[in-house]
Amino acid sequence: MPETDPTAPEPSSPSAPAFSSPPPSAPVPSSPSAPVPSSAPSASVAAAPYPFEFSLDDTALVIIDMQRDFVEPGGFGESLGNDVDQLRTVIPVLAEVLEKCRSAGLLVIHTREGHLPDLSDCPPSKLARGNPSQRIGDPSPNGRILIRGEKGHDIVPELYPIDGEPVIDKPGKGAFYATDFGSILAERGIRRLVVTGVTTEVCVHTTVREANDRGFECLVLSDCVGSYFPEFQRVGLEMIAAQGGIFGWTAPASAFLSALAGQAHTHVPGQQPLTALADPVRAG
Ligand code: C5J
Repeated sequence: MPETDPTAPEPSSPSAPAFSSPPPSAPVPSSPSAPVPSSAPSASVAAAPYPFEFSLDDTALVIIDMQRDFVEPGGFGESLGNDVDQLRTVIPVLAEVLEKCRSAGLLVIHTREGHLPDLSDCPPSKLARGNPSQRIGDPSPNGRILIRGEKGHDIVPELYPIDGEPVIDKPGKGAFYATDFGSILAERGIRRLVVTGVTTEVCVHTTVREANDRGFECLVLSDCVGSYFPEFQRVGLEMIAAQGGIFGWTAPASAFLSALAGQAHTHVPGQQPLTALADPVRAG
């Protein structure tokens, strides 16, 4: 018997193009230098395991993958056998947080999970994983599943980005892998992330863990993240704040909004939004 090459494309997907992952020795393009502490935080959120402190100028609201493909029928989430209604409960709460963060002048960053139309950025293992009823790239009522530019790949209308809000297109679960997320945070002097979106135990967790390893402080808003599985939601949140905040903090949106209320945004001259961000960033 010839030995199996684990890097070879699945025999069942002969038409899949060659996947080109970054070489292991290449510098990770999104790795910023560790965030530098700025002035003393001006706000404090009642959070677990202890208060989360932040300032408007060093903090960003991050909205992970609030895409039709995850929260509407006929998309990627449903193709894996999930009940998408479980995720839609976060939309109204998150819409209020988004609106208040915009009013306060907090930087808002959106992410979208998805792939190039030729799937060259999609590992064959991801295409095959889970034996889905429909695969990434297959047609669906909202266009090809999880493909950039398709309707299903885009963000739900209630949370749609506005001009100036970076949109990070990511091929993986984490927002740092193979994207400009890290460099955008570094350019903007961001060192704390208020993390929201879906799903709690997959892309939210992966991003929080990536951020934590890079020196960012993460607060996860417990009612603004969603899972297809109630037990994963509960345990996923517990894991973040356990052991003294091993990955970060958790708090309900109401606690964060209380702390945000009354904070006046003070832009430092010269640190206005980058001109490159006038239109949403399609980082890849
Ligand atoms: C998943 C995500 N669950 N955004 N993606 O595949 O969490």
